[in-house]
Amino acid sequence: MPEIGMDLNRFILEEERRFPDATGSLSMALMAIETAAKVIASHTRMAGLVDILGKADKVNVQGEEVQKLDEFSNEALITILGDSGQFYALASEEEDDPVFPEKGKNGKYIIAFDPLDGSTNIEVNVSIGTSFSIYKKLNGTVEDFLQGGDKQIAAGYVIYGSSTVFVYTTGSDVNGFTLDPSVGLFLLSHPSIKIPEKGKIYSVNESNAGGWDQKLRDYFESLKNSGYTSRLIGTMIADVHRTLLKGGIFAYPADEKNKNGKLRALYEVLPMGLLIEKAGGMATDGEKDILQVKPTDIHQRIPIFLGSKSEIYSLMKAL
Ligand code: AFP
Repeated sequence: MPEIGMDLNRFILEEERRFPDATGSLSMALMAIETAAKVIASHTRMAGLVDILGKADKVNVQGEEVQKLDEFSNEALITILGDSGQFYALASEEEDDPVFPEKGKNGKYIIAFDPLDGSTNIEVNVSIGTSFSIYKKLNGTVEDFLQGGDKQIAAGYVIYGSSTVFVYTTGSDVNGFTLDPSVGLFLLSHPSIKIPEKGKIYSVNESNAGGWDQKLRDYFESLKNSGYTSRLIGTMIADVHRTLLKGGIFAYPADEKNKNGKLRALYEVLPMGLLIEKAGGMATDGEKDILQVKPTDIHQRIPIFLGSKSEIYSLMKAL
């Protein structure tokens, strides 16, 4: 078991040593994400100030043009991941089509990300995040992003909350690192995360319940009647982070209006599914294991139910 407080870079390199054939490319890819996360985290801390300055004259204290945080995060990721040379292609929630970075021509990997999840929570100072999912480059076309959740090489998220936490898996354990802003290092704070077998919280936007299937309404009613409490942050990454640590269920189901739910398969649902399953939980679209889902489009939406085994088993029985 790695020691608490280990720096993320050292952790990544020690993981790499376990694979004698590793070229170091995945390690460099992960370190590039880490760098982007630090840049976004430090900018996030300035959100109120940047907005004030932005409204005044659109120029910040460094004399640079002020950008909205989500645009800033998107550009930071595209620049830093593109320059790392490890990624042949990048797919972002903010871009209609994948970006093929000039320096990534020999990149072994492709990456999909949501640069800033929960952007409507920014101005009310509630947790926001970045999610990512890495695949091997195959033919170098957009199809490479549609390999399916079980082909993910690594997945993770960064939550910018009361502290900044970087959680990721390369397919074995799930580990979490908290940013120590005084030294600018992510330090191991949540080694080998295991989701509780059963929780006490359900997390779903109940204002959509009128458009749910009756069986689903009954399921959430049954949770209420058996002592569950409700929590909804409205930033998927924050709701999943809590579910990972405390157990229970998080869902964004389909409803009458949103036939495929709201969340995006490639860079929201599938990476969260991998993390939850590798931590010992379960994730489904209501019919099958979420990792069996092969998106047909990079921005496709799918329903998601994820969490502790106990809640997902009882959900599957109820549906
Ligand atoms: P924003 O980025 O527009 O705030 O959306 C956040 C999000 O995609 C996801 O993080 C939440 O779980 C979900 O939307 C909340 O959606 P509802 O407001 O429909 O519940």
